[in-house]
This record gives sequence, structure tokens and C-alpha cells, in this order.
Amino acid sequence: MIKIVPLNDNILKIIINEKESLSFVKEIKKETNLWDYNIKENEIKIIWNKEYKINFKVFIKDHIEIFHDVEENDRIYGLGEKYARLNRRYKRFHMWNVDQQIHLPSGDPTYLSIPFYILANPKKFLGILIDYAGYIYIDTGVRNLNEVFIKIKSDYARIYLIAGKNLKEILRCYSEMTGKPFLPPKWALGYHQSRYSYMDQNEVLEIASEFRKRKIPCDAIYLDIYHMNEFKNFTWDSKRFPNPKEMIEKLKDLKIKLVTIVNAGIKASKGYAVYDKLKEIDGFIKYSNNETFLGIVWPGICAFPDFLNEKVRKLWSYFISEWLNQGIDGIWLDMNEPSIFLILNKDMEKEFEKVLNNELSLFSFVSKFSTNLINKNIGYVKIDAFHNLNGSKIHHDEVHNAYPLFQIISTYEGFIKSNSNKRSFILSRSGFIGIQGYAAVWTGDNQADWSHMEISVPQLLSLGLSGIPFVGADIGGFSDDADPELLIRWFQLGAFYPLFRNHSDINSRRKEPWVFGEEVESMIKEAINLRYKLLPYLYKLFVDSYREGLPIIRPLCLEFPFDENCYDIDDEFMLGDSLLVAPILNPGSKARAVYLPESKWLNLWNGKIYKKGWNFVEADLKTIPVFLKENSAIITTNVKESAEEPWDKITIETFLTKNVNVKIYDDDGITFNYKKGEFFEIELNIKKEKNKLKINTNILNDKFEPSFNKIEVKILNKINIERAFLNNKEYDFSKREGFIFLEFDLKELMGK
Ligand code: MIG
Repeated sequence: MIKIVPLNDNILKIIINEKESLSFVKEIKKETNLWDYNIKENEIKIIWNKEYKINFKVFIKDHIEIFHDVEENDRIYGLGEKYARLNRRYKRFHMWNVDQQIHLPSGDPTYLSIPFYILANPKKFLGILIDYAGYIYIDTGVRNLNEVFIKIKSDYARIYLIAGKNLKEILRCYSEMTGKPFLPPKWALGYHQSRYSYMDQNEVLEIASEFRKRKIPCDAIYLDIYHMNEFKNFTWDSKRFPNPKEMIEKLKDLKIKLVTIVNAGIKASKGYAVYDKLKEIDGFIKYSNNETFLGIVWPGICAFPDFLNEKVRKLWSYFISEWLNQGIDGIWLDMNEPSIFLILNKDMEKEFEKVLNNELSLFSFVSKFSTNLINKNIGYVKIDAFHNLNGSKIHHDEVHNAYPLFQIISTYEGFIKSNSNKRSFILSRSGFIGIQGYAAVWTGDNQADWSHMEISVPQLLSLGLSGIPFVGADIGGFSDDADPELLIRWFQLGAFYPLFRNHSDINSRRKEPWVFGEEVESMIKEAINLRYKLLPYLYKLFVDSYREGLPIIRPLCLEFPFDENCYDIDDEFMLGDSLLVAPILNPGSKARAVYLPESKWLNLWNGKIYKKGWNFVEADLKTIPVFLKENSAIITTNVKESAEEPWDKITIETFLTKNVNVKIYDDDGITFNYKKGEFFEIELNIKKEKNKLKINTNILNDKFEPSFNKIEVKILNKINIERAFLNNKEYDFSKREGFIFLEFDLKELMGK
């Protein structure tokens, strides 16, 4: 049975075999007459606003098969973190969270699944969202060139079509349906240092003071699994970390936050309070015979909390809050696909002891028993087990992809329980539709290789087009050894990742900013400094993201949806709507070709101005090509050692030929008071009229006293100004090194 329900001007719902089931979508219903549709047996024809046409064929078997047509010049965007280029057309994808070790196009599925994509050409923007957390297969043009083929392993399906006038409108609608992104604390926008593993408390403090000594900004340090006792969540290894309280206090003095890893598997051992308490409420995933489902992960034999069960979420949020109460600032959720090395059986137990005693490597162990795996990859085991969803039994197959989401929501509740007015920071590897409301995402175990750095760009851009803005890849590559050039280039790119984190594997050479000596360090430091300089601009982008669901880094097609030249470009991107970044992605390259869309662009490094089209741009090892769009601006501040520090002075750096509008936003950076309106926002209009510079300000909200008082306007292009006006009164300006500056005092402006 197929049913069609237009929900509002942008959204139409297709129901195949109506059934009450888990949903990840909030429906917003409003009168609409923009949708025309027609169902004839298994064929559906849909027209939106008399403009966009799409036809579906639906076959209902023990699973559901759907075909829809694709126009010749349609691109397909989205589908989460897949290892594919930005345009996902002519590929095959599996939606099934796994611990994927192959970070190349052949490595599919990946850690996180988002069954949402957008068909786009300059005359059509149509999103398709499949509201189902079990296995889905999507063929974007292999079987039939001009057709998408979807197979849903289920006997029911709910599909939403989202139509909009451009890509931004689709993303706004998507985020209204699935949740707006959370606003992180300011510190989370700074630089994060991680390693698998900083082995003890002294090493952690050494790393922290190293940053301060070298005057390299840093906001967070991560503890990987070795902080735990026997890899048990929410415990400390008392030999390595004899005095966590003292360590945390010292880190606080250095203004460095602490983020600790938490794994999904719980060591199944009586006497371990976390296990006992979960067992007490019957809170683990179970086999059909009601026994606890067990698998092998780092701690050995593990049970898996049933996060679909509300009681479990409540208990877990309590564990999280107690853990945070020690002064821990962030939670890093790993292995939550869930990743399981092997399903346990009796002959393995003895052998696994050897792994725990370091007599056998985990990989030899896993390959020995790999007949148990669907695929040779770790973490791709079949979980033939059940959950308890509001009292009814539901097979894991039906909810697999949403398992991490429920864990994340419960972790978020733990933050609220610990301090109801403090913003959370959760970093998760796996996730599903809606994760953007609660957590940031990193792309897992990449390698120190140029190809992995390159693919991270379309990967992160696509996560943004899938509603998830706060994303990053491990800078330098997680496993294998980086060389100096790769590390420099990756830091230069990573300074623009929404999540700016360096992490590395236990078996790889270290990747902290200073590991290749002074010269390399100074170039890396410059990249980190650039990030801190851009924080006010970046913070405003996070606020826009929270308000509108927009990504922080954006493919060119998002900003220029009517310029088809932009549609397949994924080695350049926009940071917000003003900056275009063209990273160097190859060894030895000291220049590259850069496509610049409409308008003129100013090279931030040398002030050179470029025209629309393909340009050849030089970039020595110290430089990443970055361009400011004509009549736009960035907001910068002086570099500080941490992102929480007051901005004191703001500089609006603009490329002005006519007219620029710019907004600056500030709040306390750590509480939810902004939700009560306690933020500061000012809008400036900067105009060049012949030889006159005219600046008009408009305070949009002043219920928070901003962390800066001086605002300076700096014009980066050479123009001739003879007189300047601030809010229609003649005002002093200066000319230094060929640039025009105008500086004013905010308090004065506001008459305070
Ligand atoms: O099986 O905790 O992706 O970031 O360092 C590997 C150890 C487990 C995988 C994560 C990686 C982390 C590592 N973890």
C-alpha cells in the first residue's frame, strides 16, 4: 500500500505499508498546494511547483525496492561520510554502520550512515530522506545510468521529498525535520591534541605545558583507552593516573580542557559497578533466548548497553554525569557502530587471554577466527540480537544504524545532568540522522597519506550537506607515519576543518606540531594561529549553523548553486560565504589551479586580485591559498593561547568595492544563556561611495556585554578614500602600509 501526504510547501511524504515504527523525523504540517502527484499501481509521479518532476517505481517484496529517475545533468550530494567524491552519482553505497579500516572508495559502508541525498542541477534541488535505521542499499546509477535504485531491508518505508529553490533551502528544511545543530562551547572551536594514547598523567601535563612553552594555541587534550583500568569505561588506571584530580586542576590552570574516550562495550565482569548496575536493570542487548549478547572488544568479553531502552539511557546519563563531575570537559565516543571484533564463543575465550597478556596480537587473533565475520573487517560482525524498545522486542537489524544516536542522546543528557546550564562537547565516530543536535563527528582511522587528506575534503563537505556541520578528520592521518610536508599541508587544511584535531595511532610516529623540528613547527604554528585569528568569524558560522542548519565548510555549489562549473569541484571549499579555501593536496606542489566563481577575489596572503574563472595560484610551503570574495568580510581577532579568552579587539577585514554587510556575534561561550537572549549581535554596513567611506552600525541585540570593545575596519584592497563617516557623522580614519583603517569604541557607540 502506497500513500502520499504533502506536509508543507517543501515536504512531501511517501508511505509504503504504513506501520508505527521508530522515526527520526519531526513532521511540520502546513497547508500546501505546491505538490501534484499521482499513483497508478506501483508508479508514482510527483511534480513540485509545476517545475520539478520525479517518477518512482515501487516494488514490495519481503524487502522494498524503489527506482526513481535522475536527469542527465543531476548531481547527487550527501549520503554522509562516504569515501567518494562530492558528486555521489554512478556509485553503490551501503547504509550500515561499521568500523571501516579502508578509507578509500572500496571501503564502504563507513562508520556513520545518513540515508539522505540531494538531486541537484541549476534548475532543480530535491532532497530524498529515508527514515529507516536498518540496512539500506543505494545505487546511484550503476545498474541503470539515469536511475537511482534503493533497496530497503524492511517491509515498510517512509520517504520524505524535500524541495527547495536552492541547496540552502533544502538544508534548512532538513534541519527543521531532523534537528538543528547544537552550539558548541567556544573552546571546542580551538585546536585539539590527541594521541592513542598519552600513557600517563605526567605525559599529559608535559604535552600541555609544551604547547604553552612554545606558545602554540591549544584548547583540549584527549585521553584514549589507556587512561582506563582494564579498558573499563569510567575508571582510571591508578598506576598511570594516580591523581587525576591534580592533573585536571593543572590542566585548568593552563586553560586546557580534558576529553576522555568512552567505548560502547562494557567489560562483562561481576564486581565492575557499571556492568553490575546495567545488568541489574536488565539493560544489555540480548540473544533471542534472553541471555546477554556478548562480543569481544578491547576489555575482552563485553556486553552492550541497550540504549534504545529508556531506563538504560537514564542510567548511562548518570554514569556520564558522575564522570564529568570530576572536572572532565568532553566525551569522545568511540567504537559505537557498535564495533565488535568477534562474537564470543567458547573456544575463543582461552585464546583471547593470550591477547590480553600480549602474547598474541589482536589482528592475528581476529584473523584466526575470522570465519565468524561477514567481512574480514573488524567490527562487521552480524549482531543477531534484540533490543527492548518501550517494552517490545525489536531485532538489532531494524535499529542498527541508530544505535550510536541513542547512546549520544543519553550522553548528552549526562552533560545536562552534570550541569544543566553548561554546553556539552561530544565527539562521536558513528551516528545517524539527527546526530547534529548533540555531537561532533570525526571520520575515524584514516592514514598518513595524501590520498586520505584529499578525500577528507569531499567527505567533510558531504557530511555538511547531510546536515552535520561540526566535523573533522584526524590531521596528519591516524595510522602510519607522516612526513613533514604532509603534516604541514594537513595542518593548513585542518585549520579550516570545523573540528581541528590532531590524533595518531599507537604504532605511528608522533604527530604533534613540533615533532619535525623548528622550521616545520613554525609553519604549523602559523596554520594554528590563522585558526585562532579567525575565531570570531568561525563562531558566527557556528551560530548560523545552529540557527539555519547550514554547514561551516561548504562546497562551492552550495554558495553558487546557479554556476554549474562549481558542481563537481571538491578540492576547494568555502568557509562560510566569504572565504574560499584551495588547499594544496599533493607533495611537491607549490601552486595549483583554482576555480573562482562569480565576482572578484582577493588573495589573503598577497592582496592580489583575481577574476572569475580558472586561475593559476602559487603557494609555497608556508602558504595555503585563501581568497576573500568581493564585497564580503571576515571577522578576526588577535591570537590567544585558548579560544575562550576575550577577543578584546575585533578587526573586520574586507574586500570593498561597493557595499558589505557583516554581523558580529558574541556570548559567554559556555552556558545556554544565549537561548534566553543573552548574546550580543551587531550589524555593520560598510559602503564605498566614490571617495567616501560610510559605515553604519545597528545593534541587533545587546543583552550580553561582548568580550571586545574596539572594532577596527580594515580595507584589504587598495582604494582611495578622502572622507569617512560613522553613522552619518564624519569620522577619523588612517592609512597604514597602503591600507585604510577606521577604528571605533563600542561602548562609546552605545553611549555607555
Ligand atoms: O580499535 O581507542 O578510531 O581514534 O585511537 C581501535 C583506540 C580503537 C579507534 C578510533 C581511534 C582510537 C582507537 N580506536
